[in-house]
Amino acid sequence: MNRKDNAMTRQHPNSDPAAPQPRAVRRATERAEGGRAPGRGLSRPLRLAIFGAIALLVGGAAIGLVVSRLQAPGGTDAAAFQVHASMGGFDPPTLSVKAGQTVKVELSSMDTSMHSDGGGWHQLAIDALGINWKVGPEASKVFEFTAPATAGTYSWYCDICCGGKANPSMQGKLTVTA
Ligand SMILES: [Cu+2]
Repeated sequence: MNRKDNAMTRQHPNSDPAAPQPRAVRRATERAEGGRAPGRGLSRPLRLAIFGAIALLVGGAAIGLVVSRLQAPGGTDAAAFQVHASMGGFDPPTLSVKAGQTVKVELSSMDTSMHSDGGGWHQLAIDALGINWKVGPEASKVFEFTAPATAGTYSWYCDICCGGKANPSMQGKLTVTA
């Protein structure tokens, strides 16, 4: 106990901080306690615990924001084949699926809208399967189809950019295995 507390005890031996006090006494009490701010009744460990809890809440919310941003539009569909299309071609240029399988493909255009040839749009078309997927500049789109029941090889192409269908780099191959 420090000297201030001793003085207080002597002045108000039975004082209960919660009980209503006469104005003069209250002022004296505030003076004796150095007019400390709210929370003065809390012990130091308790104040530390509250501070820690608030820090955890705020920190947790911040981490939650970062995670949700990472998963936002730029994120990829983990269950889908990833195919990136650019002026350089398709990456990868081949896909292999099982006959009859339901297949998800996330097609992404790596090009910006600044491209004068196609404006950053790309296509993945397989005429024999009625597939004609298109994706805009710097965008991704998930497509789904059911692979044919019989094994075979199907060519795909992009007819939007750089010479279209005839451009050998804008071609790919889907292999269906039994
Ligand atoms: Cu293209």
